[in-house]
Parts: sequence; structure tokens; C-alpha cells
Amino acid sequence: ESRYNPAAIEEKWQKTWTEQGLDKTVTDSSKPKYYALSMFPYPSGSLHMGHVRNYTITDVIARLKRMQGYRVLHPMGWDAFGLPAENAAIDRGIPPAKWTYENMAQMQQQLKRLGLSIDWDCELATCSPDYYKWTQWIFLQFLTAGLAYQKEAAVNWDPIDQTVVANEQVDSEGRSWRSGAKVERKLLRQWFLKITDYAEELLNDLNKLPGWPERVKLMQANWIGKSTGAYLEFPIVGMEEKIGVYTTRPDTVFGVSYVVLAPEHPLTKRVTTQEREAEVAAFIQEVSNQSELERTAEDKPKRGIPTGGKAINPFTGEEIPIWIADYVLYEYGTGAVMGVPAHDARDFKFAKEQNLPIKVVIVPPDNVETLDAGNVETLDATSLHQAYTEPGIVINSSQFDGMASVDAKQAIVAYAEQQGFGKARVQYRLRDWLISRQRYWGAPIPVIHCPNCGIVPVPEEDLPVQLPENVEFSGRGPSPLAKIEDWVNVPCPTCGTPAKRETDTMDTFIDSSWYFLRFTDAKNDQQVFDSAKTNDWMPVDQYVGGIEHAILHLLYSRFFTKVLRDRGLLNFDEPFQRLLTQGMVQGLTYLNPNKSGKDKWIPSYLVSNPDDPRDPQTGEPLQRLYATMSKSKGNGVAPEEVISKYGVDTARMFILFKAPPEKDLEWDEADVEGQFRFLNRVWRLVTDFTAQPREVHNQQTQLSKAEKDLRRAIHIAIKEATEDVEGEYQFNTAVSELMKLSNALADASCKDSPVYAEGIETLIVLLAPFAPHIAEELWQQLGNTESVHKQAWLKYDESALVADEITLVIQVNGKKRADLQVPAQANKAELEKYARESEIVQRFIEGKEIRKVIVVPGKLVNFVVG
Ligand code: ANZ
Ligand code: ZN
Repeated sequence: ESRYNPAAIEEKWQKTWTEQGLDKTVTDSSKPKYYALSMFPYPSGSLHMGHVRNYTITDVIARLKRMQGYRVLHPMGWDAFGLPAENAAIDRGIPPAKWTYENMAQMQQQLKRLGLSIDWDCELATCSPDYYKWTQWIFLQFLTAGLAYQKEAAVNWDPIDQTVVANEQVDSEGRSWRSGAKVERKLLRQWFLKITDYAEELLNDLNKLPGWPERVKLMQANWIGKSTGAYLEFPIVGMEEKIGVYTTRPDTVFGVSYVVLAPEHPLTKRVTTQEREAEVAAFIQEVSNQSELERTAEDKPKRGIPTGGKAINPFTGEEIPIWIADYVLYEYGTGAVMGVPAHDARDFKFAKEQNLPIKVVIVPPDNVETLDAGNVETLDATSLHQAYTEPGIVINSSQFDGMASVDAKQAIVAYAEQQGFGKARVQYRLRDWLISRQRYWGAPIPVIHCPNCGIVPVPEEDLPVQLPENVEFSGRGPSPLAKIEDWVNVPCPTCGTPAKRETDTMDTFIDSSWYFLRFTDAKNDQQVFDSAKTNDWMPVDQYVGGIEHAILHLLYSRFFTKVLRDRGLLNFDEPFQRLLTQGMVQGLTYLNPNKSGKDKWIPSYLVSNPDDPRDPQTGEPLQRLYATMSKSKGNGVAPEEVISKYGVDTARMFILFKAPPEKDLEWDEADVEGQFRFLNRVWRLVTDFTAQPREVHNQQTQLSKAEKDLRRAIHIAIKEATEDVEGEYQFNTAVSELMKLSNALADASCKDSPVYAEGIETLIVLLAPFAPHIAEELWQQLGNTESVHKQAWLKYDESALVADEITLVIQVNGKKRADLQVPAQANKAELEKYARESEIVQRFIEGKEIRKVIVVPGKLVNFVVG
């Protein structure tokens, strides 16, 4: 009898499975398809526990679906472009490609050690030319469709290194990572994708995703930020042009006391009077170096100045001042707002600070009586301590007085439309997607700038536009690509005139917006993918990944899917049918409450006595808590350590058992041990069973009570485990069912029965998706030659579930005297009868008077005697 040795069997089976091609995608079209996908990793160099959890969850689903008769696509790839590779090049002189490919190789080894049923034939890396060729091709599709365009936008500019820096390279004080210079904002012509064209559909189609967490859908909806309101035009005194504003509260238009332009607004300079020019110019300059976050922060004072210009409220004919202020953003709405201090919190603050008039035009509904009494002043500007932003009743608004504000909205818009100075308008917070990066390690944007022809797309046959090698990475000056003369300078593909390549590369979110499509036809070198194949496999049936991608990655992927559908390449609307956002893996963390900043986290390897944790430097007692594993907290557990100690099956079992997949998981060594012991018990059960000589039983004979009970336990386990893993993926309770079954087998008194053999086989088959290696080993020890992973998932036998006998407890004066087997269907009267007739009871009540009989159906009968 051998001992459970995970290292040996795991390596053995991984090798065998690879040789047998067990994880290859089955293309048998008679089977229904199932596409199980984990969010692909960035090749940082090593796997962490979060990866292990993510891929284990997807793997269990993939294995389960295969056993349930689906053909499953379960691929893996690399989100391989991005800044860290370039930083490695700047800091350590390692070429980005070398760094990236080495990391990928290392991480692939680690992934393979996890025993995931991944079809590595579909592997892709977004940084490889045969992938980014098609990323570029897709960009050209957007360009042809009018969905890609250039416009000026701000970048972070490092004035010392004379270079653009990414947001990630700017610290919280606005300083550049290398030079430490205060980063400035500089306008550059950059590429955008017109995601706003799809705003409405991206919002509405969230309704087509019942398999997504509500929370994620809400985050997407908020990001899209649909608002309904009005566009109103305010004439400018002494000028032809008008100021268009976007407002969600047209019902407050009689309360406007000023108009505000964003400093960048093209009318700003023109409305400014001569005597205000210098001040206005200085203010614009100041604001231009602030980030959007700084400008809109709630707690910051709103800053602004008058331009000297005047506008006219078209509803009242009143002249009002035109201001500019930092809280008005140029990119939203029209870049201009009407200021209504009495009913908007920001306007209120601003008006108070700047001494602008405040006019109340909406009052709470319960003020109506006072209104009727002719006392309109109850809620006046001086008694107002904050803006009244709720709906209410309209006052001080001429013909609209007395209307409910909701109705006034419509009436006022209708009036504006009729008068020709406004209309209803829908507005989205979503902006077009800025995809230009002034970096090297990304897909070059495949266009050429020609002095005669303008923007010329690189002809399809010239794709990919490859990244040049032997590039100098200094982190200074223009982007690396812009410095390579013989790469930049090319003849125009149309007219042959000397022209220049675009030197911007694409945001890496572009690469990950279509990789799930490429997986369905990953090796195609003729097309981006064969639509027939892609339409067959897509949509992804189950997508699994982190909540950090709830907004951008998922939104961009949905956008790409819709655009490619409209280009005739796809026949579905949404890429991800179901989404599971797995919880974080948390580690035991030590914190010194007397220290601040990063120093307060004490790495666990510095804590010598976990029962009385102390700061190794000061001896102060430490607090213990659970927090997401991270390098900075020193609370991580390395996957390799756990795997080499217990094996990957135990690590998987622990991860699945400890918490439902969408909840945070607290790493706990004792519970890991617990799962290791469980697998050891399973091992022993099976090896004891196979060691025993088996007799041939006649299947026809009646099952004994013990056999019936065991059979019921078996089929309950099948039923419960199946229901747990379907639908909500409650793997934790499914694992508990396996533990119950193993206990029932251990306790069974019919170990030589065919029912016991059925139980052993059931346990192994149910275990297979969770702990694939031990299940395979034990399955083969039973004498099977075909893989356990090729077995059909089990179906339960309804008739086995019903208990035909139950155990009744017999008490006399509350004291237990006996157990009695009785038919499960017996009613109260029958139960009492069985109890009375039993020999034991006869003995105990002999010669005594029965005063009372208490019957608890299904449980007990108690005789009160005296
Ligand atoms: C007048 C008004 C009165 C407003 C009132 C609100 C309350 P959402 O819901 O986010 O779409 N706004 C419009 N464009 C802006 C810009 N470019 N920068 C800063 N603020 C802007 O918000 C729309 C409201 O935000 C608009 O409605 C406008 O202020 C402001 F009692 O107009 B409101
Ligand atoms: Zn040309």
C-alpha cells in the first residue's frame, strides 16, 4: 500500500495528459460548445496567488463542462505590451522583447505546474507581430468606418527630460518618476476611437447580460453616465455668436445669475473685454497645468474670474456676466454652464465666494401653502445656507410659476424649442477613447503622414508595421520610435512623396479588447479570424477575472465586439455571456499602529512569534488582520511553496473550499492542511478498497439497510455537488459534499458490496474537476484505462434519494432508551404504535401508568410514566 505522494503523481499525470493531448480543444460539432476564459495575465515574471485562484476557478468550470458533454475552449495567452518592459529597458538596459519573452516562458512553466486543462495550441502574445498585425488591421477597420480620428489632447510633459510621461509615471504630487520634475500639461495631436457613438447601445445592452454581477453593470452604467436635459443658447451682448450650455435642470433657468465658460472654451478670448485680458490670460495659464481631478475635487475652492463680457438670459431678457472657472470642464457637454447658485451646490459655493446674486426659483413642495398666502420670500437667498437641489414647486419664473419642477422641465424645453433658443438633449459622461501612447512597447498605429495626401493608412499587405529593434531607451527626449530616422521616413504609399510614419503606439487596452476573438482561431495567418469559427465559439460562456477590470477592459471589449459586428465580421452583440469577478486572496498581515506610511506594515517573515507578534525593531505589539496579498505589505504566500509542500491538488481544494469564488479568501495554513488530510483520507479509502479481494455479488438480491443508506448518501452527493457547481458555482459547498460522501464511505459497514464500489467510483469522478491529479491516479488504480477526465459527469438516481426507513429515538421520561428503525412514511399514530409494541418499551413501562405520549414525527417518541 502506497502513500499519497502528490509531487510524483502530479508530474506523472501532467506529462501523460500532454502526451495524450487530453487538453486539446475538441472540435466535434455534434457537441454543444462551451468557451471558458480567464482574463489573460500580464507577463510580470511570476504568478501570484490571485492568478492561481483565477485560473483554478476557470479550470474547474472547463473540466466540469467537458465531463458534462460539451466541447470546451479553454485557452491562455499574454497581455504582453506595456510600460514595465520599457521601464526595464530604461533602468537595466534589457530590450523590452527579451524581458517580456523571458517572463512569459517562466510564467508558462508555473502555469503548467498548476495542472490546468489549457489548450496551449491557442496560446497568443499581444506583442508578437502575428498578433499585432491584426490589432493594426482592426485599427484600420475603425479608421475606414470613421471611428478613429486625431485631435489635440493634453499629455503629461516632463520639462527636464523633455519627454511625455504616462500617468503611471507621475506620482501623487505630480512629479515625474525619473527626473522628479513637476509635470506640465502639453497639447499634442493624438488618436481617439469614437466609443461615444456606441454609448447608448453599450448602456442598453447591459440588459442583455443577466449573467453579470449587478455591481459591474452599475459601474459600467455610471461610467457611461447618461443624463437627459437641455441645450440652451444664451446670446452674447455685442456679438453674433451665442453661448450654448448643457443643463440637466432647465426648470431653474429663471434663476440663472451668470454664465461660465471653461477656460479652454474658444469663445473665452473673444468675450473678454480689453481691460480684463491680462488677468484672464494669466488665469487660463494657471488652470492649464491642473489635472481634471484637481479641477473637479469636491473639497477644493472653485476658482474663477469675470471676463467682463455679458450674456442675455433668453427667458428673461436679463443681462448676466460671463465668467470663466476651473470647475467647468471643456470636454463635457458644451464646455459652458449656466450658473444657478440657489439650486446647484457648486454654483452656490462659487456664488458665495464671488459675491454673485442668488435667486430662488424652486421651493420645497411643503412651502406651497406659504406661497399661496403670498409670502414668496420664505425661502430667499439670504436664508439659504446651501443649494436646494431637490425637485419642488417653481416660483419667480413667470408663466411657469406654480408648476411642479418635473413638469416645468418639459414645459421650459418645449418653450425654448418653440422660441428657437434651445432643445432637449441627451448627454453622456463617456468620452472618446484616447488611444495614442508616446511609447515604444505597443502596437504602432499603422498610418503614414504625407504632406500631399494627409493621413494615409498603411496598405494591408504591408502589415504588420513592425517595431524596429536596436532602439535606444533613455527615458529622455522624444519617444523611442520618433528617434529612429530610417523607420520614421518612408515614401507615401499613395503618391510616393517622402512622408513620415505615425510614431504613437496604441494603448494596451486595445490589445486586450479582441484577444478573446483571436483565441477561436489563433493561428490564422490569412485573416484576423475566420468569422465562421469565431461565431461558432463566441460569445465566451464564462469569463473569470478581477473586479479591477469591471469598467475599462470590459467596456472596450464590448465596444470592439459591436464595431466588428457592424463591419460584418461577427454575428453577436455581446462578447461575455457570464462574468465572474473573483474575490481577492488575503494574507495574514501585521501592522504597527504607531508607525505611518509604508513602514507600518511588518512583513510576516520578520515576525518570529505569530502568537505574540512584535515589531522586530521596536518590540511594540503588532495588530493582526487580513489584507489583500501584496509585496508592499509582505503578507504574500508564494504559490510554489504551497505546491511543493502539499501539491497543487491540495492548493486547488483549499482555494475552492475556503470561500465562494466571488468572495475574498483568507489564506490559512491550517485549512490548507485540512484539505491535504482530506485528500489523504480519500487516498486511503481507495487504496484500502483496491487492496481488498472483491467478491462477485449477485446484483439482483435485495439491498441491505446499510447498502440502501450508502446508496442514498452517494446520490445525495451527486445531486448536491451538481447543483452547487451549476448556476452559482458554489464550489465550497460542493467540496463539503465530497467530504460527506467520503465520511459515509469510511463509516459504511458494507465495504464488500457493489454499492461501496459505486461509492468509491462516484467519489473519484466527482473529485476529478477539483483535484484532477489524485482523481486520475486513483481512477487508474481501480483498473480503468481511460482518463477520469473523459468520464461523463454523474446523474443521480431520484429513487435512491428517498429514505425508506428512519431511526426513531424512544424515550421514557425524557431519557433515551432505544433506537428503532421504522418506515419513513409512518404518521404520528403509527409511530406511537411502533414504539409501544417494541420490546424495550414493553419492558420499561411494564406495570406503570402511561400519563402522556409525546411524538415528534421523524425524530422521537417520549413516554411519560408514573
Ligand atoms: C444648470 C443647473 C442648475 C445645473 C441646477 C444643475 C443644477 P450631469 O448630470 O453630470 O450631466 N455642467 C454641464 N456641463 C458642464 C461642464 N462642462 N463642466 C462642469 N459642469 C457642467 O450634470 C449636468 C450639469 O452639470 C448641468 O446642469 C450643469 O449644471 C453642469 F440647479 O445646469 B446644470
Ligand atoms: Zn501622398
